[in-house]
Amino acid sequence: MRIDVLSVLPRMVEDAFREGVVGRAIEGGLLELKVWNLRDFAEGKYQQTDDAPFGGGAGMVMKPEPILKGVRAIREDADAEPLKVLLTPQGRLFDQAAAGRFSRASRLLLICGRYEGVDERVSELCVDEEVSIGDYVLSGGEIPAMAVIDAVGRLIPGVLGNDASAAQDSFTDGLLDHPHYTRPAEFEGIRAPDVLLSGDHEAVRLWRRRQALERTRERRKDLFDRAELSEEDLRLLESSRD
Ligand code: 6GU
Repeated sequence: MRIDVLSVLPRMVEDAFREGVVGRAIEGGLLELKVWNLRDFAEGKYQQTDDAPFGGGAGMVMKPEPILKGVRAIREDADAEPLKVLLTPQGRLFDQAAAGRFSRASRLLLICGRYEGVDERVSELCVDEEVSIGDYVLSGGEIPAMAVIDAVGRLIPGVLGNDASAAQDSFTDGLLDHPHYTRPAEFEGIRAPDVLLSGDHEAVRLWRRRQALERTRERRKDLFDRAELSEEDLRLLESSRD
């Protein structure tokens, strides 16, 4: 898979993937990441990428020309047409389903917004989707782009050492993950649950499933209400009310 990023802070994104799971995927040739400097597509003595908003108001707006030029250059840099995504707090929420969808595209282009916003004509002319990573304000789309690259990168076949890991991740089935424990069995007076040390794989599976269900119901009612629960899930929840 290939991911291109268009940003005024290209080093920020490049440096983030020098190590870790995605860094190794890049080294191993499973993912090609190319980060482009938006300023290289801006004209004039000052190579301005932003300007004052029409209608007045605080802050600056990203100009459309440099972004359009950048997107055109990036499209022409490889054969496949990229899925073009603008990172903006006004976008639809990026979730595991979107990560899965993006990972099945052969090419992804992430456009990082900055300042107070991006000229709306960019969305009209060269963006397929707008996404946000959550309901809080960040200074720009670079950190959201990194989050998208990480979430998408780990879904590329072969990137995780163990292909079962991705399937077992939280959210893959719409629920939060169960609690995890490792050695020592007792730490600071707190024991790991006996069932996890019992060697009874079926009992472990049921305990984990019940924990995931209870946690999700308690912490993320929104996910819980949307989750498709099996007969077994309903039984586990029933027994947990005692
Ligand atoms: Cl995509 N951009 C910015 N600037 N802030 C955000 C965001 C994106 N997602 C959540 N907050």
